[in-house]
Amino acid sequence: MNKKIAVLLAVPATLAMSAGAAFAASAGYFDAALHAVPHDHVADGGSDVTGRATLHLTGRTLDINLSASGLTPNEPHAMHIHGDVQAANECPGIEADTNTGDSIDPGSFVAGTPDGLISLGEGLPDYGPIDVSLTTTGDTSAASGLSLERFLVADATGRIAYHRSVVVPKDIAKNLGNLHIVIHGADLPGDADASSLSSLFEATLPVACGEIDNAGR
Ligand SMILES: [Cu+2]
Repeated sequence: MNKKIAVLLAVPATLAMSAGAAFAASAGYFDAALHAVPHDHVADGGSDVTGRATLHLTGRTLDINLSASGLTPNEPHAMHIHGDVQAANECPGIEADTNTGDSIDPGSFVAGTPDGLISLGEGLPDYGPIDVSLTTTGDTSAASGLSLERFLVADATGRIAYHRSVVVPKDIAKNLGNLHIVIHGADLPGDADASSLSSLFEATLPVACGEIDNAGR
């Protein structure tokens, strides 16, 4: 992994205890409707990812079911729970696309020329850092954020179905209703290859985002 990216992804999720006690929960059902992250449809080749997640929290154990469709087929898709109290904690709108180009590192953006795509870095102020990596095996911390070999591969029709029970940090459990699920990775039409894996920009491109809501049951 590129060192700059490693640093970017390693930003610790310092979740302060939320003053919003209404959001605090140590058990319950949550869901998230995943909608396509807005992109220019020429720039992203018409990507339209949608999905749904249901989450059941018991203490710090989070049982996650997530299904999504419209993904680049036969390729891995990083998926995470994102968010912190410093971030706006919203899924990004197209106004987040303020920079040109193929950088996921806010330190090397070329400002002022939107390219129709919200990169990983451009979306970060909205959805915040990685809190939980929705890997299939092993570690689920932010450190596994780009361990693509441990994320689900979409099937030939671009669908994924994920189920795993993970133990999350206490602050994540308490603030679950403030956080978001983001799915990444799209092969873009603008380059010669037919894979997202040769480009970190493509492999990390946020393609769907959903705010986690307390399902109230
Ligand atoms: Cu993510």
